[in-house]
Amino acid sequence: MEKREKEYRQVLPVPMYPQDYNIWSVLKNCIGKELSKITMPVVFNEPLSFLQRLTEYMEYAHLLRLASQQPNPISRMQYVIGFAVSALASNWERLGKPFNPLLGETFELEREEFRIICEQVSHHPPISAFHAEHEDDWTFHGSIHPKLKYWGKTVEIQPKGTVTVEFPKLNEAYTWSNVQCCVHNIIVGKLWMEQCGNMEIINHSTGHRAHLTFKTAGSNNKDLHRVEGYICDEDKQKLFFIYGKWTEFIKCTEYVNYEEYCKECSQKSKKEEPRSKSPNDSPCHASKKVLQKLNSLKVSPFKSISVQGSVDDVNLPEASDVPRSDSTYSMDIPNSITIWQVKPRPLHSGDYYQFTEFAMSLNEMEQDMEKYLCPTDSRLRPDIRKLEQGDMDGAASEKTRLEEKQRCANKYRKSKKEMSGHQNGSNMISTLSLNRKTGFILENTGLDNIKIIQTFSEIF
Ligand code: CLR
Repeated sequence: MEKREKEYRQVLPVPMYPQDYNIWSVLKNCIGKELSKITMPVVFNEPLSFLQRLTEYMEYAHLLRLASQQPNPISRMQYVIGFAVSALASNWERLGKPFNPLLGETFELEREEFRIICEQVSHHPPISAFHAEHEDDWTFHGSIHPKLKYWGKTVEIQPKGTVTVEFPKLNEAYTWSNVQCCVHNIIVGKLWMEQCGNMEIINHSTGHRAHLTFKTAGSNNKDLHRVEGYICDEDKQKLFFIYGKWTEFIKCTEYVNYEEYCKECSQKSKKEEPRSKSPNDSPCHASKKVLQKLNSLKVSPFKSISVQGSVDDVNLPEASDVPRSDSTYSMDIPNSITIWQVKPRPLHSGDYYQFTEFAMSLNEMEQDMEKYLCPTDSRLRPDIRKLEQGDMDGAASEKTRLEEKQRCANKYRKSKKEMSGHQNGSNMISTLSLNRKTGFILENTGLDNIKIIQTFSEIF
């Protein structure tokens, strides 16, 4: 019998509450501070926990299966690159703040291409750990400690932590760290975000590496969302050129094709337009190296190539210091293959926190789920559920209640830790006893008096 694909919800129960609050009014007192300790009003939130947001890394998990099926390490690396970049695509235009997970909160999800379990393993600093896998094809695991720093006009987010992909059948492991993310226009204008910095993906078994640069928007925003780099072997020999945008696609071509292409472009332009504008004025998206090569010729290498319509065209903020689309020009090097292409956002994404279709489904209570979900699962958080249903006041009061409850639990744990001396002091329930059947934490107060402190799983 043909297996019918399971259908998930396409929208949230209600559209989002219009957000015309000024984030500056909250942040003006926080310059230079680590933001994880600041409680933010719920109007800045999106109805997902950070654990669910992390799960969005998995949207294009099929790329890991494809990688695991490739016979050679370079094609495997190409798909791993595709996966690493695609993992960031859902961040485009997503400026709501996910809820901070409570200590011990979990989130699990099973889909055709993967299953994943995430857990908040530390509250201060906030650290989320995850493990995902698909049959015996691959595993993907790691932990993320997002460090938010506020610098006046921008918020800088460093997702600290390393992630690892393993192909057990091939005995191969790849690692990388995610690039930093900047949210601009905190004081005035419309918020916008970019991912920038370098990402190095290492195949620890063969020594192949991918060096990727996530570019800053740059002058005229010509490099908005651009990612460029190469794959090299253990001798640092460049084999493949990688290019694209983290919001749209990733392509690759043999490095020689890229060099050839650059040469041809410059010769062509030399013949046709010997006195063109300087590369800095023209909407050209070549890498620095290419620009250096072309600098003497003073031409734009990509004049003739245009791409119609791109995600950058729509919904761009209007303030003057905000990115403008660069989509009329795009690199397209002959003999390239597309490793990854983004799925378009659903029609009414703008009314639903700019969620992707995948994000829309993450907080859904699927059939019979209440029977098997862990009681610590993000889907059971009342504050997130209330925000999702458009009940702002309810969400705000639940959020406050949970934060107080967590503070209380922390205090209690701390005092227990101090009382019990050093013995296993760091383990959250080690000084207490846990009844695994009932999930109750029991405290023996001496005097044969056993007190129920908190149910093990009752964090919401
Ligand atoms: C980006 C991709 C990284 C993991 C990661 C960590 C923290 C996330 C960030 C991602 C995206 C942006 C983010 C951030 C936490 C808060 C911030 C959701 C997913 C939002 C946009 C903050 C909005 C409010 C500020 C303007 C105060 O691999």
